[in-house]
Amino acid sequence: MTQTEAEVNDLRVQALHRRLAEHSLGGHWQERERSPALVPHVWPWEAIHSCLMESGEVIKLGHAGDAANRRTVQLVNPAITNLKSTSRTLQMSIQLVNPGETAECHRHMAAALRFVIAGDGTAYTNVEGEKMLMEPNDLVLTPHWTWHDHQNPGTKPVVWLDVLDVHLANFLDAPIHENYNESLDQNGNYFAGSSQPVVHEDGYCRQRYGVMRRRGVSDGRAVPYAYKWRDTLAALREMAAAGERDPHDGVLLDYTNPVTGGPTMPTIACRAQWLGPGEATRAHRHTSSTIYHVIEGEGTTVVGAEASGGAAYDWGTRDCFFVPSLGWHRHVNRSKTAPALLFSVTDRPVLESLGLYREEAA
Ligand code: GTQ
Repeated sequence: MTQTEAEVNDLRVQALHRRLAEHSLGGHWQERERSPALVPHVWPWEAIHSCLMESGEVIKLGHAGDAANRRTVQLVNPAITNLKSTSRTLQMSIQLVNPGETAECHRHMAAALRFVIAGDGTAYTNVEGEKMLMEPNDLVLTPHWTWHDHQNPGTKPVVWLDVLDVHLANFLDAPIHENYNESLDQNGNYFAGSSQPVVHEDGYCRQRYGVMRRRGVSDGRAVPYAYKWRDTLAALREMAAAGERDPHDGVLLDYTNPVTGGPTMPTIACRAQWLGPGEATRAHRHTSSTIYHVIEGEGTTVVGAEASGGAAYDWGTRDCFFVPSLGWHRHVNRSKTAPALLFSVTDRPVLESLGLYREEAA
């Protein structure tokens, strides 16, 4: 029996594939495994909060090296539960520090930020020696490789959102982490109080990185900084009253790097948003994903092409939700009387700085 030309070729292709694999090579025409597309999702605050409070009772906040040296509940994108990741690049988690507790000092290549949800204003994050007080809706930055520890000397639990570019840092093989005090005493215990000394009181960063500052204070990287909610809210109100609106996002403020005027940090941009009563924005899409936290209000975000219906994601106060890269989306404030206020984080600065950002309006 003679083989056809096609059969002969097929055998040669199979042999070629074996040979490629043997030498750790691959052909462009061969199939490969693809990571699943991320999906839009809403995490209701009630579920996050009840799990977090339960963790406060059963998960002890321990020392460096212990699994629970931070007590956080992590938001997980349902498409990639195995990776325990909120987006491809960013992780949003909710952290609890009970009265009298300390989350010990460390630093890592991943940049982090905290957006405060609840507390009596006495808890603080010590960033590079500055005692940054955490009042509700404040934003506190711990840029990459800055020392940070969290203390709650008050009488009420303090709860905040953590956002880290940890998945991006890991993807780029930069997972470096260092604990402030690695030393053990004679009994093999960590020294008590693994926290850095306070050398600057609250507000030092606003003086250091304000309009009057010494030369060469920043080389363009992020600086440790705390944005007070009273300033953010005043600016949002003023813009809302003046009718200054972005067609896709309502009243929109960027938290800028105070020295460069650029994005909050090189890998994460933070924004605050105000949707007026009944406001509905126009749809757009872009190559960058967004994780939202609802500061206050009730609304709906429609995600997906209008032609195919789009899916409505309802949200309320303190819920978190995710809009994936390239997903068409628009926001609606369901209240006819109250504004809806959103805090959000995106990886847009990464895409922009690499020439990968593209936006399309409906
Ligand atoms: O508080 O320093 O959610 O190091 C993940 C890693 C919080 C923190 C997180 C961390 C922290």
